[in-house]
Amino acid sequence: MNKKVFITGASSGIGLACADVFAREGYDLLLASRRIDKLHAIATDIQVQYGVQVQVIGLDVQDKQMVSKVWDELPESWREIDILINNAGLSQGLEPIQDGDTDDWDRMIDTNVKGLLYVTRKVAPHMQARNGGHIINIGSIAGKEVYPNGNVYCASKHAVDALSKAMRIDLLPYNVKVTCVAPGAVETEFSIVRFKGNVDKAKQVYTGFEPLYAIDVAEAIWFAASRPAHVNVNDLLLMPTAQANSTTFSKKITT
Ligand code: NDP
Ligand code: 8X3
Repeated sequence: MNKKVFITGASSGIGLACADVFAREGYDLLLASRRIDKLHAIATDIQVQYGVQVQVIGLDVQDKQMVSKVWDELPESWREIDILINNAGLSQGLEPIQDGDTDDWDRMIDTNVKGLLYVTRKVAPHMQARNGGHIINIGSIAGKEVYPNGNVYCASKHAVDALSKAMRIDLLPYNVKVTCVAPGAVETEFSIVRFKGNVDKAKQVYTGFEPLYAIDVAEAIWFAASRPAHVNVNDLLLMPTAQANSTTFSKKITT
């Protein structure tokens, strides 16, 4: 029987790239996001290409009741997860604190922090019962430092960083690994979501340097997931070569 990975936020970007990499490595996939149509199309492609089992679930991780219901209704075999990748996340807006939209703040905290917690609360007891598993939380450079106007997004990713350390302590007696993977700038739908559909503004974020691509992060996640049983990667900070920290880039001006 194949091992199983549960990837939240699998309809796009890093989560989608993880689906491809883990299927390539022979894992069966439990894929979740709100855009279920995209997940069905992804599942079909992956099943054809890699011949693994793929189960998709429409899930808004912000919704505690939905997370609980959807998880509880899964067939028992799909709840025996070897690896959970807590990837679903987003940024909304880029404003100074005094001008921030409080609905944006709610969405970021509800998704990046509370959503990660709701999913973990359902999956972790099964790992505990089986005395093994691996939880990989997607943090960010924004969880290591703060940058102008990043306020609440940075706070949410600092929370992911702290929760990763806390989970590692609580789950230690049960042989459950916990890793935080923290990327710098990755060109995905992330900035389009942050700027609420403004594709031109989003494109500017990645102009003048080569950002990370989703596959780069997925391969780093696979590295952490594929270490021997006695090795845990606690923390993995991964940057584009042209990015030193949140605000320092080596950009080439193009005309
Ligand atoms: P994308 O916008 O491309 O992907 C985000 C994914 O999260 C989508 O699949 C989206 O699916 C899902 N998602 C968002 N909100 C919810 C929700 N409420 N419930 C379920 N799924 C949700 O961005 P990335 O791939 O870049 O982002 C993935 C993770 O990586 C995020 O946690 C992000 O913070 C983090 N990150 C990104 C960086 C970057 O520069 N891109 C750098 C560092 C970290 P759907 O809309 O279908 O629900
Ligand atoms: C996403 C990268 O630099 O916008 O986490 O915070 S950044």
